[in-house]
Parts: sequence; C-alpha cells; structure tokens
Amino acid sequence: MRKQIVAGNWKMHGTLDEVRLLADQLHAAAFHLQHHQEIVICPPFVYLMLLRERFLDRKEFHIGAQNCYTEPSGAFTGEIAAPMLSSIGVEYVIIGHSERRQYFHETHDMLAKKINIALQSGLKPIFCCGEPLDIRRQQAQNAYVEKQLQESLFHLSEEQLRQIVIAYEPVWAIGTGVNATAQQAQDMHAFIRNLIANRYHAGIADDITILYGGSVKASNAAELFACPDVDGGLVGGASLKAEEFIRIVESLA
Ligand code: G2H
Repeated sequence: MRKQIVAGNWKMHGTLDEVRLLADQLHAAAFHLQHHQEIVICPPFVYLMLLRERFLDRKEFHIGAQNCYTEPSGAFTGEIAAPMLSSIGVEYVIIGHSERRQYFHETHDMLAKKINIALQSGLKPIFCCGEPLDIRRQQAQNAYVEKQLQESLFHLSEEQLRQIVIAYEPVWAIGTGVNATAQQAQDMHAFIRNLIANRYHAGIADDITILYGGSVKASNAAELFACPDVDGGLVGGASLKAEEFIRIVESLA
C-alpha cells in the first residue's frame, strides 16, 4: 500500500511563541493513523530542531524543511545545506515550490541539483510541480508539468525515484482559496503516474506518493483525498490552524 501523507507547509509564518502554541496543540491531538499514513510538518528553518525534539515521542509526525541549497557546504552566506538538515533529524525537504521558482528564480537545473544533494544526504524530497493560470487556460498543463518532471526528476535511477514524494500544486490554486476540483486533481495525478510508468515502469508508478496542494482545507480535503491517485495533501494556510489541520489529517481515508 503506498504511503499517504498530509504535510503542513508553514511557509514564512510564526514567531517562537506562536510556533510553540501550534506545536502544543498538534502534539495534544489524538490521531488514529494507519501504518502507511504520515504527518509531515515543514516549519521555517529556525524551528526545525525545536519541532523535531517536540515530536520525538509521536511517531506519526515527521519533520521537513522548506528548501535546501544546491551544494553540500561552502562559502554561501545565508544558505542551508542538505547534510545539515539530515544531521538534525529532518527527514523531508520541499524542493521546487512555485514560490521558490517564482520569487527566487529557481530553474529546472537548480532543482535537479537540489534533488540530487537532498537524496545524497538521506533526505526525502517533496518535489513540487504545477502550472500557472495562463497555461491552464490554454489547456497546456500536461506538457508543462511533464517538462518539470523531465528536467528535474527523470535523470534519477529507479531506486532514487522511490525516495521522492511528488506534490502537484497548480499555481492558480495556491493561497487563492480556489482549489482544483477533485476531477482536475485526479486527472493530473493519473497523468503524472502514467509518465512515471512510461519512463520507469508501472510498479514504481503505482508505489509513488503524489500529494495535491493548493487551498486544501478541512472542507475540501476528504473529496480530494478520496481520488484514487491523490495520496494526501501539501497544505499551506490551513496548516497554521491546529483544529483545521487536524481535520485535514483526519480526512485521510
Ligand atoms: C501551496 C500550499 C502549500 P495553500 O503553496 O504548499 O499553500 O494551501 O495556502 O494554497
């Protein structure tokens, strides 16, 4: 059975006091997850260790970073390296979020390097892909996402690809309150799985976890997660409210 994940991407939100409160609320919640289901919390870098330690006694919680640099170490003032993240017990790292692509000009090539260094460091990348609105209007979303996967992921060996989680996040749905419909999400997830089957083989395509992201909330999570090719969600705004995030986790089938 492939892994199902609800991941909270806290983006650049929260002071120490706010983060402590949110962590306490999540820690106090009783989840009844199955063995193939996980919760991943992706806070800003400065809170990673705090959260790692806070959730050590809660095995269903895993910690992820929101980014890492392309190099393993060196004179790159202000950057964070993948080996640093794994050395403090971080398990996942988001790579290629559309905000990184848009505001920090991250290219396919840079993202391929980040994927490589993350894997070499023992991290599991959550690789984000997804089309902007103008591409969706032209009905060109499949070719757009295919290129993102080809350029940054499809150089990997089968063994490496098995460490990757894919998150389909249509840019027009991010932080806008407008989510993709369950059918739109299902169509793209099935398309991505098919691409992997063609490039690798059906076995790995069937095993890989594909999350949906973009305005996931308690009110739409169950319908999205019920799609056969949607294996959970990458949740932004709604992951900052404990009660809402808990309800989203509970929407996993
Ligand atoms: C997409 C998502 C989380 P939101 O960026 O990665 O954010 O749920 O706020 O649309």
